[in-house]
Parts: sequence; structure tokens; C-alpha cells
Amino acid sequence: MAEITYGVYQRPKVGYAVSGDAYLIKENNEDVLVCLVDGLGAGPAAAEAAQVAVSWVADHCQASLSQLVLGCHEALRTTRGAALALVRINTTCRELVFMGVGNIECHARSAAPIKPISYAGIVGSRLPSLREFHFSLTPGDVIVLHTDGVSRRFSLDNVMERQDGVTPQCLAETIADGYAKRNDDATLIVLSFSSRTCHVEETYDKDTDR
Ligand SMILES: [Mn+2]
Repeated sequence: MAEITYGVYQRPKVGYAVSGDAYLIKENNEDVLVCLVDGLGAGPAAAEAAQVAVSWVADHCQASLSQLVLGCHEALRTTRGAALALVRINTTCRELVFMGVGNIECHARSAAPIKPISYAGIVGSRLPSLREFHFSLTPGDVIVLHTDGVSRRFSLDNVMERQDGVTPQCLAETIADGYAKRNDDATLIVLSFSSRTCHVEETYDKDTDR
């Protein structure tokens, strides 16, 4: 059986009490939905925009990713807006689907390439054309999502080579230690896809099924 384990690092811009970033990780049987939001700017108004988006996603978890982005877009019209990334992982199909608007980064250390693109835009004021990116997952893959309060200039390969076998939480904190910026809210989510137990897949035998 395959599963997702995760770790999260979050802290507000230095001097602020609240983070303008927000996130949601929601598991539903074989599905894991991850949402990371960066409200424009910092402080309470940014936090409000991010919270409105996360609440909307939490209330509509079963919707498609484009429905979630469109729903957030409407819900955020009265706020200052946000960057948003959504990831849905199906652990049975071993598939990752990504949709992003604005400046949220995705890094992966994976058997098959995972390189989604977030299109420029602001959820709540101007949306780009929406596109889902589909990738296949292999046990051992690690995916990192982060807001622009973490520098994108790290190599996940290098960090993981020095940190072999660490938990996703430890990995999140290690990357944040080196790359979180003091002058912005920083949030970093590490998702690790693993196969918990080895088992032999049942094979379908045509000859005995007549
Ligand atoms: Mn930011």
C-alpha cells in the first residue's frame, strides 16, 4: 500500500504576528489534496485572503482543481488576492496533478520528471488560463511546494544527499534553515510518497475466469 507522509515549515515575515501564507492538507481515502496559498503582501490583510482561499478549498475538496481555482477566484474578489497552488495525489493510481496561479514553486526528486508550471496571475483579480499538469509517482519520490518567502535556489538532490533517510518534517526544516527569507512569509511543504509494505499484485488470470 502506498502512502503520503508530509512535513510543513511555516513562519511569518520577521516582525509580523500572523503569516500571510496558508495551507491545507486533506486526506480522503486514496486521495490527498494539498493547497498552498500566499496572500499578496504580508500581515492581516494577506492572511485574510489566504484563509478565505483555504476555507473555500476545505469546503469543496471533491471539486476538480480548476473548479477549486475558479471558486477561490470568486471568493477572493473582495480580498487583496493570492497566489495559489493545488496538488492532488492519488496513491492508488500513483498520479500527481498540479494546478498553480502565481508565484508558488514546486521541486521534485522523483523517478520520472515532475516539473509543473504555475502561470502568472492573481487569484481574486486576474486569472491566467488554467491547466492541469499530470505526473506519475514512484515510491521514494519527494515533492516540495513553497511560497516565495523561501528562495528557490536550493537543489533538492543536494539537500537530500546530505540528509539521507530523514523525515519530511526534518527535511522541511533543513531547507527552511538555509533558504527561508526574513523579509517575507515563508511556508514549505514536503510530501514523501512511499510504499509502506511490499505485496505481490494479484494477477488477472484469463484462463480461470471463464
Ligand atoms: Mn510571499
